[in-house]
Amino acid sequence: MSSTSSDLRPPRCRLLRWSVPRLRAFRRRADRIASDVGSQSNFSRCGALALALTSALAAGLLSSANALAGAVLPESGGSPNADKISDLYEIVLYVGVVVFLFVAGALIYTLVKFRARNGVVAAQIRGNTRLEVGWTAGAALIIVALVVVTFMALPSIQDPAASGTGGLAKANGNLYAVINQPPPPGGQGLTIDVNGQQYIWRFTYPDRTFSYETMVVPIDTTVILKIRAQDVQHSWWIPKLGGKADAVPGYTNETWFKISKAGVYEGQCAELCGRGHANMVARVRAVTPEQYRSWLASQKKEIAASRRFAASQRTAQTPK
Ligand SMILES: [Cu+2]
Repeated sequence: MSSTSSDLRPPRCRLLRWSVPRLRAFRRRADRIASDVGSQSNFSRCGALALALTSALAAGLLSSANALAGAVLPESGGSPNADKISDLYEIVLYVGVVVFLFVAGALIYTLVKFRARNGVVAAQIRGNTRLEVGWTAGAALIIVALVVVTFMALPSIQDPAASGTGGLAKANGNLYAVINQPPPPGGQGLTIDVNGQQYIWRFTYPDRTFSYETMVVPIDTTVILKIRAQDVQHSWWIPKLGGKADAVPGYTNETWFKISKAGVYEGQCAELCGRGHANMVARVRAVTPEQYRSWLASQKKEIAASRRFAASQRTAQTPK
């Protein structure tokens, strides 16, 4: 379309006078680059390929259920410590949103109200002690308030809750999840050893029974996890049952959870540990104490039968 004389007349607004020639120059440059890159069909093919690859990547990421550990807030609802983490996160998030809205609102208001106008000269102001002290002290107060709230919430995240009355009777293992922590009222919990190995989790129960990948626990019972690694560093993480706990060779980390509702809680190793890391899933199946006892007994029998079978195979293969 041809330009009219009114299009070519310099705009009256100073901002337009500055931006219009620059936008026109940018467009000319973009046209030149597009013609250098090649024909329109080539460009479309490249664009379609890039779009397809990006879509495939996004679909792959979104289809992994374990990767969606709460889009905005941490997952919760499985254990009291996970609930407390989520509560604390919500408090910090809401304070952050209010601060953001206040700062962004003030910025937009100022940009609009004091925008450049023809014939108006901006007042040259240097410093404002009351304002500067105000926003420094205000920001410091917000941080102090968040620190106080965080330290108040931390004990309920770190210290294991007591097992409930509907939990496993005579669960063994003391309720210690952090060093020098006094035992909580209400007795004991069930201690399970968690061992990270490339690329599977092994769980060892108090009577040396073990399982891989799926941990079976009784509901309403505080479960203390002693987390170790056999080879490289891994990270134990079941989002609905609390935060991550690193599994580091040579160290024992401890965490806990207490599940009130029977069900399956999914998780994933959260530390890149090698080629098979993505397959290193973890699962906690919470059942009633009676179901837990019968599962433990049948697991024990299966392990004994497997050991007998392995021993017979070794005997059969030993040269005579
Ligand atoms: Cu891993």
